[in-house]
Amino acid sequence: MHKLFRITAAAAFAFTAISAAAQTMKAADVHPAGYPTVVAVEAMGKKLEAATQGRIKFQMFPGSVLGGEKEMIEQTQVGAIQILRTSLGPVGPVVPEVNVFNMPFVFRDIGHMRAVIDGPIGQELLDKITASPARMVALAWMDGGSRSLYTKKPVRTPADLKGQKIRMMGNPLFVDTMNAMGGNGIAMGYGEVFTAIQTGVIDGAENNPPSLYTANHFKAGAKYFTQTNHLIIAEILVMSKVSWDKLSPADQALVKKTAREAQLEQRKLWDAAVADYTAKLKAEGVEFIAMDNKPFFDATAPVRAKYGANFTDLMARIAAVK
Ligand code: GTR
Repeated sequence: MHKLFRITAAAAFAFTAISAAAQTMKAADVHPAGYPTVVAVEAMGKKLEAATQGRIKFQMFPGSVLGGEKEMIEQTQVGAIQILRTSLGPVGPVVPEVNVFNMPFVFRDIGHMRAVIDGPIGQELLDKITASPARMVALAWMDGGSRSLYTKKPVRTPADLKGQKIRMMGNPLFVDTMNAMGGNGIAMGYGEVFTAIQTGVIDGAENNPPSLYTANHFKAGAKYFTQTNHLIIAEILVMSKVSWDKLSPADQALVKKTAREAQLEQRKLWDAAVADYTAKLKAEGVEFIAMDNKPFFDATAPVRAKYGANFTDLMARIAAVK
């Protein structure tokens, strides 16, 4: 009896140890299958599965199937989603420190943004997210290129935006940005934009060419792409802190390593996707309007002054990065 008990207890212990370690990681993205972020994170998942001999299983949920970005951030915070790729835009209301990267024209161009996220400031911001009470571990950066306006009527100057309702991501900073640029900023989830353009609830939105193409917003009537490049918003890959804390240190190191590799892969895929989707949009009849964006830069100075007041030193360091 005694011996049997010992064997059963040992078996039960072994079972618990295995079942505690074996797990499925749910990863989520608003973008559809084939999008650079989705492809890079799927590759990360394959590496995790291979390195752990299937002890970690990885399941990708693309195309907003688990909700909009705001909802997915909430699910990540409670541990219902393990890995999330999100723009920093909707992270701002949860971790206000990231708003330094969410300000209009805070980066000179994409090269500048990349130099900043690849250097010490980038690491500091990831660490701030992890250290914040948001219950997310920031693993790596992803590239979201630069965002420009797309509208039903052509826009060249801030005056052309007068009376136009433009969808912005859910963060008061962006509504202020659009209002300063001359339009009326309307906060709305990404998934609602198509119908809102089609039904005239809004007159346009702003994003990068791969998003404009894959979300089909041009088919809803936004045919003019005005190259304002007003927001260059980096994106992040985070893990739920609840789930992270359950990983062994070795698994945590593996997740970090594969996430950094995903960052490098996504950047390559991104540059190709921008060129590819820009060509596709042009072929679909979208008119790309090149213009002088200085009036938009000048018009948004009060937004940088208002939100940048919390980040004076950091903004000076960002500006100093070559
Ligand atoms: C895309 C970005 C998404 C999402 C979307 C939006 O460029 O990659 O994460 O933020 O824009 O505008 O909601």
